[in-house]
Amino acid sequence: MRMEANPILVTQPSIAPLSELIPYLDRIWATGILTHNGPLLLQLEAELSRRLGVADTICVNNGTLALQLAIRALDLRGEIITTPFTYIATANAIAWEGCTPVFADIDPDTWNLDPVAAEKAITPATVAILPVHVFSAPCDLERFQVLADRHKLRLIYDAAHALCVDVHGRSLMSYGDISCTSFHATKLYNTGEGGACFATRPELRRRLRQLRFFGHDEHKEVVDDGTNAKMTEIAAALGLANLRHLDAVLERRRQLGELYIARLQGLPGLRLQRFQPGQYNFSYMPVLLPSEAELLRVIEALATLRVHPRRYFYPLLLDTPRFRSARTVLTPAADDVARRIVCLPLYFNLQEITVQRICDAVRSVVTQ
Ligand code: T4K
Repeated sequence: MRMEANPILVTQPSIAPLSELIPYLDRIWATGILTHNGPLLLQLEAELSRRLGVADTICVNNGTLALQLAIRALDLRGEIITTPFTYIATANAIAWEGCTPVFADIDPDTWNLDPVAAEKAITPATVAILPVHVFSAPCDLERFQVLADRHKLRLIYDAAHALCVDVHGRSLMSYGDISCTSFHATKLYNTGEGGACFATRPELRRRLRQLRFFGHDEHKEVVDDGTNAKMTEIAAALGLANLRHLDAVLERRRQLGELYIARLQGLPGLRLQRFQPGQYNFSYMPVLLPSEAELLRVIEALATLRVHPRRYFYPLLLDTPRFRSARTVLTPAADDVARRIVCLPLYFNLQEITVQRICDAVRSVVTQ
């Protein structure tokens, strides 16, 4: 099999041509405004809100802080139920805000927090549920809302992977009390580092704006216990330039993702994430191998082609030194998925021929 000329990594950021960024940078250089909710940030928030069809977008400087602000805006103190099958940032944000992450198992097909397991984890100390739309597959929105209402809990979605996914004609960002996303370099859409909160109630939106700016109100009075989570004008400039290409990025990812699916579906023992047609942004290309041994053989076979997939999310958070002691219940589905999953390369400039070679390598291992 032919080796790739350059290493193929799990992702590459989608970046607008430099020439499209320059006019925005000219504006920054002309005014000298680099931060403090400047004109480019306000323009980016307005354009994102229009693009997503949401009431308001509150940009911050990364997705982790978006989660922290959400927890703080809701005045949460106590236990927050979440998934162990996520990036460390989800649980860290909970712990950094003085709350206790409580981990419950995932659904073995969608790989998202299982509402039944989440309900079993509720105690008198529970204050919120924080599910993650893993790899952009929507969580069970109705059941989580019913659960939150029934037990009077707050609902925050970690939507770091899930920009541009709509359910029932509404952006995923408009569900729960607050949804949080990431605009990190490795995400579908990026501002270098960045993220955003989307809140369903106006008073929460006002509070989030204050919290990201040291607790200042519009008169610069300190009225809240805030931090510094402001997005810079340079990040906003990159965001504005990249936004022009978002539809093309989505379309290209969909084409490549569907090519992967066509070539991999039906291979013995190999499983793909379950999602509803049209409710996925192909920001990742996760595949579940029949066993960890086969997963390791796939990684080895791809390495000989200079292709380097990633084991998102391995080890499971409950197997990390940071959260090992938080293992209070059995999580067989999460344990199993974390051991057998690998995310194959998927990004705008990836070539079809490379996808085909990757799929051939996977096939050669699992059909041996
Ligand atoms: N919630 C969830 C569910 C998340 O997945 C994340 C972050 C968050 C919350 C928190 O959002 P942020 O605070 O990060 O905004 C990445 C990212 O750092 C992180 O944003 C992401 N999730 C997590 C899943 O993965 P790595 O370990 O993949 O980064 P790295 O440097 O290994 O990059 C992967 C590949 O991307 C490299 O092989 C090369 C390429 N790359 C990467 C960067 C950073 C580039 O070509 N250019 C770049 O600038 O972490």
